Amino acid sequence: MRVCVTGAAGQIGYALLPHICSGRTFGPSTKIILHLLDIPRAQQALMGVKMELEDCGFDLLEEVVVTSDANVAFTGIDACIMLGAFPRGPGMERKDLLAKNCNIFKEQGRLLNEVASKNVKVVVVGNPANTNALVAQQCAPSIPKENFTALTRLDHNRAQSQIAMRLKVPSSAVENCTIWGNHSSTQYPDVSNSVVATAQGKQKVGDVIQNPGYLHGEFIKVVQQRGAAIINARKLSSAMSAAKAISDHMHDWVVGSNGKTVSMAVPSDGSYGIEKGLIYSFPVVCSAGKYTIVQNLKVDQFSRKMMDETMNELKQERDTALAFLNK
Ligand code: NAX
Repeated sequence: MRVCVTGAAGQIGYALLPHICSGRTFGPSTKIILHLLDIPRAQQALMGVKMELEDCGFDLLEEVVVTSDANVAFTGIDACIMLGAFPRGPGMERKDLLAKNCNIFKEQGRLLNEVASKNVKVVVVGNPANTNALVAQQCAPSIPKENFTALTRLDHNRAQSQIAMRLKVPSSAVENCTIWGNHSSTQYPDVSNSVVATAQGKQKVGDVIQNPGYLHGEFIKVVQQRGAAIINARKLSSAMSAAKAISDHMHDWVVGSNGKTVSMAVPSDGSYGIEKGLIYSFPVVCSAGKYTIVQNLKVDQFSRKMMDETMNELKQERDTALAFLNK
């Protein structure tokens, strides 16, 4: 499998590559050819990363291509993990950030269209991730639209772990958390359909934590603001947990989620009244290389309002991005 990582010289890249090369991401027997892309001034650091990969001696790693040329990086790839993005600087407005990233993802989408495998699976991590994915998708008309996704699995894992920590159970005991919408502070972490494995069998999280004030308040805030809390503590943004989440996202998409519901930002098909085409995070199950949006979940009034709020933010981002694209 040819796997491209853009922005590979950055901190998430450094934490992610061991997952890919050890078989955790694409399966324990899938041989990997890595295409590592970063900007020209990061090439020396990227060479250092390549040297470390060689020193690891991973059984599955067949070759490492290091380049600053996206044309080379995208040629023949089966999966593309897009970490590289223009970072938000102090005082920079969101629309300026969107404009900068629009240019990057427009060009990279165009190149994916030209030289990547027609079945390439793309996950965009670089922010604003959902809208960057939409821009790349719009510029790659020969690749199926559903192959463009954005990462909300980190938010999903955070939500699951918050509930697990509160109930003093392992994270794996909590199932069916959902992140709805945008990977931003409007995201809606929702546990109204979640269950937890207890000694008495599976119980609804809402029955075990009988505190709607917490589930509709503090819980949501903590998940929405977890990234900022980590920056405050570490003086660096999440990398270890982001890498694990990217690996989970790609693993479940390519290998299967084993019946588990996970969150992925994917092109909306209109499910749950979400405007068609937006790259919106939904609950999905994956098997045989495809994801399916979980249907018929109960959406109460509170959820409806939260889901619409984050949809409206995505609509605004989309309109701003498309205006730049059409300039
Ligand atoms: P770093 O700044 O450490 O690395 C980013 C790398 O991308 C740098 O090496 C840079 O040279 C490269 N780059 C910039 N423009 C590029 C381009 N046009 N082509 C190729 N490479 C380019 O950031 P890192 O901590 O690794 O985070 C990467 C991205 O993930 C950021 O945009 C960040 O905001 C985003 N995140 C998204 C998350 C999500 O859940 N969707 C969570 C984690 C993370 O904060």
